Amino acid sequence: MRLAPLLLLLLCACEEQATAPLLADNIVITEAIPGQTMSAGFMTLRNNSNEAIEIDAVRSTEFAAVAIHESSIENGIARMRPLKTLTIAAKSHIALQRGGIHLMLMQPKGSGQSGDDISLSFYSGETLLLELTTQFSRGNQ
Ligand SMILES: [Cu+2]
Repeated sequence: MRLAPLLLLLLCACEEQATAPLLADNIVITEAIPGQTMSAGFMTLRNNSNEAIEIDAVRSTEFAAVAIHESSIENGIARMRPLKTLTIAAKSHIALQRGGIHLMLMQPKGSGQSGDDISLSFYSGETLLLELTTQFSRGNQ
């Protein structure tokens, strides 16, 4: 019966991967509009865990700063305000999208245009929740 513990270990490893606590899909990072130094990030964030996830920092090695913003229309004027945290309820998802919550990626270290790889790291305090690599999406300004 020496095989049994090993088998159990392997099963655990698979299970862990299939249930990563935070996942992102439908990722769109806009190219900077000529003359500007900002890109917007849109995506769906999925919380697979049984506890709420609170993102309080997003970092990218390709940008000087990344902020979480929420857009709204006030008295007919489009505004954006920074959010300190982004909470995703247990077994739930939120959509970062135009006109709503989005990432604001500021001061690209590269060209800010297609062809550059972009890495994004999502944190809750010191805990790294999710790391992803993507590219700028063309024609999504
Ligand atoms: Cu913004």
